[in-house]
Formats: sequence, structure tokens, C-alpha cells
Amino acid sequence: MKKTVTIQDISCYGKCSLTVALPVISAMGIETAVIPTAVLSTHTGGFTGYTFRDLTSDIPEISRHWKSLNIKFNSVYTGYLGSAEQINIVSDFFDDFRTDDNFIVVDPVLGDNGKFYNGFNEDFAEKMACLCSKADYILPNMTEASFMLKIPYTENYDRAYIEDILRKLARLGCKIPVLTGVHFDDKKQGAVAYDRENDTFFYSFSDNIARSVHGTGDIFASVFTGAVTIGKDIQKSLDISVNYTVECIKATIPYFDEMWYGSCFELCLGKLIDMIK
Ligand code: PXL
Repeated sequence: MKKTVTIQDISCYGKCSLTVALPVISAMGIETAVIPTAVLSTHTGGFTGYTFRDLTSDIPEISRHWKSLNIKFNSVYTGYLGSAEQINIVSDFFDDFRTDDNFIVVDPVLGDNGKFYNGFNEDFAEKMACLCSKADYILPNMTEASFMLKIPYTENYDRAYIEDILRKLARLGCKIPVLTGVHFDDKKQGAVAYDRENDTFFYSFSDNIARSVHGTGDIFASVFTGAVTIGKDIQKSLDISVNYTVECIKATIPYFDEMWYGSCFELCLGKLIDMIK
């Protein structure tokens, strides 16, 4: 069985980070180990008054224990990280758990729609960009790419601009940057990947639903990590991730009001299992 470890927070209520990654990657038939970086009562995107318990100091201890057990992973995937110190510790974790035949995915969770999520700033974006240099795959949206590259955020772009951004992201040091939430018109939305070693771009688009749904970045990143872990190539992994994310958004449409804080991804897990057959 393939084995992955995902390192991100548990937002106890709100459907993002670990409460998405664990069910989604498990549904893909992959053993999914977790390192919770923090426990929040809810995510930070729209809720107020949430609790936040930092678990940074547990990470090196978990890592040491796993090392003593000689545990190995086919992939390591990080999402939302809560502090600069946590980024340093995760960076050490990469050094300890990288092998000759596994890979690292960093989803540099920083913000969306041109804005930082609560608690993040330019300094943090710079540290996240450093972490990206250790990754095989990074999965920023346009907001996160702009913050890490220190360029203005724009919604007005063409293929040449996207390809230029991807080349710049590859220069951070990762092998394959994937830009998510790309749309050249109102009809289609998707992701574009760049394979630096082969100087090749991969495009994958599906229907654009004109509504931003919280947690879809985590769904995309979880499915992408899972797809590559089970051996799908870049194009196929992009297609599965884009299509499943869109299925989750479509399934949420009847519930948009009550489900303002997340998606109905649970209703689509059966489709995900079909998509990877
Ligand atoms: O979905 C990204 C995410 C993860 N974890 C926490 C968040 C967010 C986005 O707002 O607040 C705690």
C-alpha cells in the first residue's frame, strides 16, 4: 500500500486542511498519516473568536519517534502552517524523511483573492517561498504565487503571463510548480503545471462556477498528492484534481447558504474513487 504523511492544522469545524486531506487521500486507497500542526476550533476564513492551540513543539518529537521506527513515506504533503518557526521545523522534517524515490508537495497556503488569510504577511510569504525550494511540487493559487514572487496580484492575464509566472515559481527551486484557480474567461477554470526539467506545460480546465468555496485549495492539493502517489502522470493528476474540485463545488450549489464555510466534498468521494480507476 502507498503511504503518505500530511502536515497541516486541524480546524475542528469548517472542512479544510486535515479534515479534508485525511478522508480524501484515504478514499484514494492510500494510507494517510497525519501531523497536526495546530488545533483550531474553526478555520480562520469567516469565523471569528476561534481558539488556536499551537502544536509546533510536538512535530520534532513525532519525527524522532517515527525515525526510530524506520517509517518511510511515498509522499510528504504540507498545507496550512501557522508560524515561521513551524516552517523551519517542517523543513527539517523534509530533510529527515526525503528518500531517493519519494516526493514532497508544498501547498503554500497564504491567502486568496489577492489577500492574505488572517495572521499572514509578506515576511511569512518569504519564508514559505524558501520552503517551496525543497519541494518537488508546489500548488499556489495566483494570490500565493504573487506574494511569494513579490509581484502585484492581477486577475487580468493571458497564457504568456501564466507561463512566465510558472517559470519564475520554478526558479524558487521546486521541480514542478502548479498554478491553481487559473481562468482566461468566465466559462472555464483550472490549473496549469510546468515541468522544469522537460520545459513542458500542462493545462487542465473544467467548468467555472463563479463562486469561491472555502477549502477547495485543500481538496485540490489532497487529490493531486494522492494521484501522483498512486502513480498517475502530471496531466492525469491535474485532470483528476481539477475535475474532482469542480464536482465538489457543483455539489455545494444547493447548500451555498448553510455551507458558506466549506464544500460538500463528502458527497463526491464515490466519484473520486471512480476517477482514479
Ligand atoms: O483552507 C486553508 C486553511 C487551512 N487552515 C486554516 C485556515 C485556512 C484558510 O482560511 O484558516 C486554519
